[in-house]
Amino acid sequence: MIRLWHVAQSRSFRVLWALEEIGAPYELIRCSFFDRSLRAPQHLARSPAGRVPALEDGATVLCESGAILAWLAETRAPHLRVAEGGEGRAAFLQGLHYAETLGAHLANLTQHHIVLREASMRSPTVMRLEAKRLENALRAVGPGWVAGHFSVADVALGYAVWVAQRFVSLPEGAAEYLAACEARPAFQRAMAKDGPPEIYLRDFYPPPEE
Ligand SMILES: N[C@@H](CCC(=O)N[C@@H](CS)C(=O)NCC(=O)O)C(=O)O
Repeated sequence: MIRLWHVAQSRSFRVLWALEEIGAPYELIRCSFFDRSLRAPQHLARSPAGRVPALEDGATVLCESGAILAWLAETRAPHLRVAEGGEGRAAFLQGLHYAETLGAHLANLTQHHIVLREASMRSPTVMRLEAKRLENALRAVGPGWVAGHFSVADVALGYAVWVAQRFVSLPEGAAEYLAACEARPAFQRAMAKDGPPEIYLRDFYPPPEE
């Protein structure tokens, strides 16, 4: 049995979406950043940094979302990956890892706009710079699936674009790509199971004015 520890809107959404794409039975354990449950010894045994996602698949425990996506595709959904030597393999790897390029900007913007509550803690220069760098990085995304067919690379990238729309106006290709992700029934089922917003309470967080 698969068990997923999840916080709404976080990177564990990637895994929730992938599980819905796969259609395998799983148990969803909803957690919160605000109740210390991620710091409980039982959770730290699954995720030493006290984060989500954490996934238990029988005796296997994983706590890195990209690795979990690759693992689930490898063990249950070969149609959601491109195997070594397969057509589109390079694009698949590129897409899977490019999601982390976007993720670095998103983490920084999320810290600045949301996690740091006092204005004096934030750097308007960094916030503007990160928004610009994110916007530029998004120009490489979409409109088609990264490996020529839908794969877990699109789950990783699609989630990043879904978060990115909170911080920048999406370039055309990325906007079209996101619309295709959102049209997938599995994405919609995952959204319905995601839970009340935990991170992004606003639709848009504009960069501070100069
Ligand atoms: N690289 C990891 C990052 C995991 C991560 O940082 N998760 C965040 C939520 S998006 C978290 O659990 N933060 C809670 C904390 O840092 O205390 C992954 O993709 O799984």
